Amino acid sequence: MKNKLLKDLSWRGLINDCTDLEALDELLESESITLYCGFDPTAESLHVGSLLPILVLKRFQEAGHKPLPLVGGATGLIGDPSGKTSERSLNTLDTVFNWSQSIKNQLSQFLHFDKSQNGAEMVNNYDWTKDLSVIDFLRDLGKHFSVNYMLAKDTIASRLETGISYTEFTYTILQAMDFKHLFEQKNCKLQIGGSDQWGNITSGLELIRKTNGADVKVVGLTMPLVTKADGTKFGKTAGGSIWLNAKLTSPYEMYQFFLNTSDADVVKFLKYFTFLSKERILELENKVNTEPHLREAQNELAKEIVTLVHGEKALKQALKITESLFKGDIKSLTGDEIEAAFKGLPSSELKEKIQIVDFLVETGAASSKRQAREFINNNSVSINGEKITDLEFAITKSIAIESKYIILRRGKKNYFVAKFE
Ligand code: 629
Repeated sequence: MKNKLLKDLSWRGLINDCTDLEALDELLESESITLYCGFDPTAESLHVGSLLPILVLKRFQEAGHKPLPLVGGATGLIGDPSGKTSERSLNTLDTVFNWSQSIKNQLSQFLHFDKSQNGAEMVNNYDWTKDLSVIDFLRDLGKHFSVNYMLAKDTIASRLETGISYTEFTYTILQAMDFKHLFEQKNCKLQIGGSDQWGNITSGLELIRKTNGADVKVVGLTMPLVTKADGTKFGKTAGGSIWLNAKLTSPYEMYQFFLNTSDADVVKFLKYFTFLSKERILELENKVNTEPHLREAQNELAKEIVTLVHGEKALKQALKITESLFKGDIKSLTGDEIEAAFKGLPSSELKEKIQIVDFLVETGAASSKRQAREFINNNSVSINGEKITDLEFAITKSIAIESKYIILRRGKKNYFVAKFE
């Protein structure tokens, strides 16, 4: 391998498979290429899983290549069977249009879209799919796909037992058409995606080979799907998915998520998700081995990703929340920071002043008044960071942060939130 970018991707463990690595190596050495990766609007936001291919697009762009992030406005209406064990349910046109818009906005944050030679360009396959007639589809595209070839694809073969609709069966042809379209219209020569996209990417190559000639050089490259050493699914917590949208997952939550990475995974994630140099990552790897208790690698991972996704200011706030909670210094937090810090927790409404013992029972922090008194007598209850020892203490609006928030802590880690309205 000669190409610097490919070497870096390979060192980072980002190459799962390539339809022709040698050809890609040659191509990247001889010209600055256009490449694409697609994202279907199947939710309001992208999640951390999509971050990997987004950052690979960014790596290509930083090496001088032109990325086309593709929003699957059309394919999102159909549903990719790849990696799915059962049929998807269809979303309404309205929903998919709205999600397309928000995913487009998210993708825009990560690349530069100026008019320069390698400025990114957003594309949406709805634009060239919506007016395709069924007759053209069947004559110009369908004719190039033998059903036998399609049935042999993993993502389709694996669904023959449980069932797959004609709609999802057809999906791979639509994605193939995209690659052909972008090849013809934008000279796009490379499609990247997670390893689950192998079947769809090779469908595109097949179509281009059959219709544009066997001598055209187009390549597919897949990245590994992100896995964790303990076998649990990456990107999920007890509170649900880790989203890239700050309204769904606060920067503080994302920071905590990556801070909690295990020693067994942290070096891999530094390679996948950061732009830190090889030297720095090796240094951090060494620290994981020699002084794991300091969790320097995890700290740096979390900082880098939150900055990439949400920016410096959001990182500062995430660090501030982390520190305030660690010190028990709740009062230094603003209302917004409290919302971010405790977003996952259910919160109760307060209308008027309430006695501490009743409050403990009401929030569920104690199961009875007797137990509530016990907790207070054991010194394990604090309100807004201050120990409560008085059984007669009353919670009033005047002690609430911003006249609204009451944060109850019981023991070391059990937080309860209540809001005055
Ligand atoms: C039209 C649609 C195209 C090319 C791609 C697509 C979307 C593709 C897909 N991708 C996943 C998605 O949208 O479903 N058929 O959620 C997802 N992708 C990122 C990575 C992935 C993949 O957005 O490729 O592997 C996750 O890491 O599952 O012309």
